[in-house]
Amino acid sequence: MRKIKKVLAIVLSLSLVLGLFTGCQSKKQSDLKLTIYAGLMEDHMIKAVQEFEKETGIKVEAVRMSSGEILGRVKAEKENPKASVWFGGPADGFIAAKEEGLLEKYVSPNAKDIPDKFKDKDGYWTGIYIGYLGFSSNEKLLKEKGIEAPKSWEDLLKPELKGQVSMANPGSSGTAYTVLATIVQLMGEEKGLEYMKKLHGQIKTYQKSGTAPARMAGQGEAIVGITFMHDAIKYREEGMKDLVITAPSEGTGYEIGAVGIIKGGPDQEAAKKFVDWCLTKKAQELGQTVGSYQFLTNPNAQPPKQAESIKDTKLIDYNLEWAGKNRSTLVEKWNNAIK
Ligand code: S7P
Repeated sequence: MRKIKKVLAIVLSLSLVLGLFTGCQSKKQSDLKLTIYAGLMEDHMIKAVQEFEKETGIKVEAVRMSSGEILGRVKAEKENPKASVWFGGPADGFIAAKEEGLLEKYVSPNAKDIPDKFKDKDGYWTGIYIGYLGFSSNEKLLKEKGIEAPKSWEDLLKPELKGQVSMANPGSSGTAYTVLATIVQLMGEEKGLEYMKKLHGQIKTYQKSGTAPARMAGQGEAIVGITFMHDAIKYREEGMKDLVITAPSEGTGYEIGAVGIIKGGPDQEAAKKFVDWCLTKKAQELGQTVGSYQFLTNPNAQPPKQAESIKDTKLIDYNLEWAGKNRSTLVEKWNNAIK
């Protein structure tokens, strides 16, 4: 009897210790919090935050901004960073940030699943999705003008489209910077900037964010928007039935949407957990549940069926490193060219 009591006492104290230990562990995890600057669409950001919080118990605050804004904010906060993760938006911005020493190196254990072509060789950012640039046009307005949807970069310069093309500002927008870097890579710097100057004559307005031009075309506020094509697919699905999507025959540029850790940010442990999570099949498949139809970098993740129609788009051999390293110089040259 005394022996049984002794065994019971040991079992009881062991389970107490274990209970305390696991209690501490989960408390620790739920005590973590995280601030994120997000460069992808707001509904995608909200969905990702909700799921991450649910899975990990980590509290997240997230702010949506365009890529150029995030870069500017992270630079301005360099001495006292307020956020720890940059989530989404084209990798060009991450490369520019890496060059300025604004990112923390982190090779997630889950990065082994992501092909090398979609991640930084030094571990400062990792790709989570891929998007192709193209044209989103309003079919009704095209018909009224008696023209077809643009099928080349040159088509955007047609007199019928004067004042009817919308794009974002390459200084603020990651999408529009991808447009600028694509044109310069396709045509060379001199001819490319000449082209951007001619295109300037066709522009209705420069938007802050790169998703806006597709929405403008969908709402009939412009005939053509230059955007990532998956954004037009989303808007069409949401009811903008007049949208038609075309891609330039000369070839088009593309983004690798990325995630990375901000150097010196306050919640580095939670930031690493977020990056690990972003690379999983489950996290990557979340976007399509809220209409984000990019291709995915994790080969085990199921790409959205909605992106099927654009998968054979002719791409240029987009030089991402060059685009990222030359971001501020090229934006300045573009500003001078369109003055
Ligand atoms: O989430 C959709 C998406 O197209 O938004 C990003 C896009 O570049 C908009 O950001 P900007 O305002 O900086 O242009 C893309 O990364 C993403 O695929």
